[in-house]
Amino acid sequence: MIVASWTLDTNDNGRIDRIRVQVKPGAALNNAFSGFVATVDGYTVSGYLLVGGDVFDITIVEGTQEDSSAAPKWQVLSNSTLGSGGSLVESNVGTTIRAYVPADGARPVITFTSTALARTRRMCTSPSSCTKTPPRALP
Ligand SMILES: [Ca+2]
Repeated sequence: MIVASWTLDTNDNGRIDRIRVQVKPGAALNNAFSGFVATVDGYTVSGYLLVGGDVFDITIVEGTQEDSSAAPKWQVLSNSTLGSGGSLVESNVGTTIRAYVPADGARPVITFTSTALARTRRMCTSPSSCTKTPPRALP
């Protein structure tokens, strides 16, 4: 039933904060997460969220460093509630582990360039030629 997953950085700070999971297109998930437990390698899962009928998010606590290209393996440890049309989203069964590797869906954030781009740079030939007035438009 799980067909794809990818990472998301929903607040664009360079740190992934969700794994988005696509189940069979057209499914109508029941939004029942009370018996659903997923883990994400290296991250703390903070919750689950239904995004659309066939898409849900596993929300995770952001790491301490930028990691927008991370692709942490995740798995559904157990599930007795989340499903669609009577069939549950698959989970690990006994010793059978189904681990998924998300695609990189988080945009890389170029941390140090954004502040430089926000400033106006001007060439000064002497200290007196550098003023605080905005540059005049060229004729
Ligand atoms: Ca983030």
